[in-house]
Amino acid sequence: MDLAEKIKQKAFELGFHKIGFARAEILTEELEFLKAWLSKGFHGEMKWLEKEPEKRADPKQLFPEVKTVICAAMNYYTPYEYPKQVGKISRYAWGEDYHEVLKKKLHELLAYIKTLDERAEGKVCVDTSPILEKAWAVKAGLGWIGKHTNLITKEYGSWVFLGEILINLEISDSATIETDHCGNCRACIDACPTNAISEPYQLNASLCISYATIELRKAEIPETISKKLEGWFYGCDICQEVCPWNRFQKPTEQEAFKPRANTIVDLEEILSMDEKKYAERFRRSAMKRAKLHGLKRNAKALKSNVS
Ligand code: B12
Ligand code: SF4
Ligand code: SF4
Repeated sequence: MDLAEKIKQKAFELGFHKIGFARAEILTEELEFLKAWLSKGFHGEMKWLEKEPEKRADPKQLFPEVKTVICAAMNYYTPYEYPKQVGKISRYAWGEDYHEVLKKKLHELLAYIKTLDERAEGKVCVDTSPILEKAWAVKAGLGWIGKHTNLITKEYGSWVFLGEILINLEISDSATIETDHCGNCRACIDACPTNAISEPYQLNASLCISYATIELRKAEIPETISKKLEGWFYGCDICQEVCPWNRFQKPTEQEAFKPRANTIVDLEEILSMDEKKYAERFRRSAMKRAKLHGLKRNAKALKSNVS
């Protein structure tokens, strides 16, 4: 078995569902797309995305010795309904914080690679590193970017988290780049309540409910979005729920992503919650990103829609 096969086998043992390898080169076309996207202001108030776009497109600026980007995807779909119609939380935040889950497993994978080749050195990335994760996943053959701008895999739909190891070894396999299977479909574009998908493959994040309920640091959600939340309290899954490729969703066997009782929220409870209770309740949950004042703001916006 060659190095790539051994790494793949170990990744599957660790619970990853897809894994692939991409040569670490500058993402030239994607850099142009990113710059154009930023110049339109589609990133809204996520000023951190403006910082050094060149760095985002060049993995060497993050890890100078990198030769290969190992891309991994983990299915997080669990076969449960949203427990509430008002106060919905997106699937990705139902279980334990995926950053911790994926990072731990990628570090284990890196440790294993070091046992195969003692020269191996790497850097683990999950979400927060300045790297274009979806673009790398495409290059590594994991799937394609759908018109809703999420990565879709043929086997698990778009319900996958992404993570990478930048590694100083040349590793490749025979995988090919997946072609775009969106075809004439535009279900996600038509279903988006805020018209955030401004054109196919292009998200105006400043209109996206996910952005407004998670990333926006303002005291109020702009009315253009707050009136159209459709019950979403944290994140939004509408464009993925309507995607025909998510008919191929499969329940994950990862216990960590099963819904935790403490992520089913009552709006009144959130509004009266103090910092201590919040810290206990959302410990190891991805929902900590919006902070308590963000959750209270979201609860207020939803309440004002029904009153
Ligand atoms: C910022 C961010 C957001 C922003 C903006 C999302 C976006 N579409 O850009 C907001 C807050 C809105 C967001 C929302 C969500 N996010 Co988010 N987010 C990120 C983050 C941190 C950076 C993404 C980024 O760089 N965006 C900037 C735009 C310009 O880049 P892009 O869409 O990736 O496009 C690049 C390439 O795809 C390519 N490209 C795309 N189209 C085209 C077309 C042409 C012609 C060319 C040449 C190139 C090209 O070029 C672009 C780069 O320049 C990534 C993690 C990471 N480090 O990558 C997670 C990430 C994308 N998010 C993730 C998730 C799960 C979500 C949500 C589903 C959460 C939820 N349920 O609420 C939603 C989905 C909303 C949606 N419809 O996209 C996952 C996606 C997993 C997947 N299967 O794709 C990621 C990868 C995190 C992870 N590690 O798993 N997110
Ligand atoms: S996550 Fe929701 S608001 Fe954002 S693009 Fe998808 S459907 Fe629209
Ligand atoms: S809903 Fe249709 S257009 Fe949108 S990502 Fe899925 S297949 Fe592509």
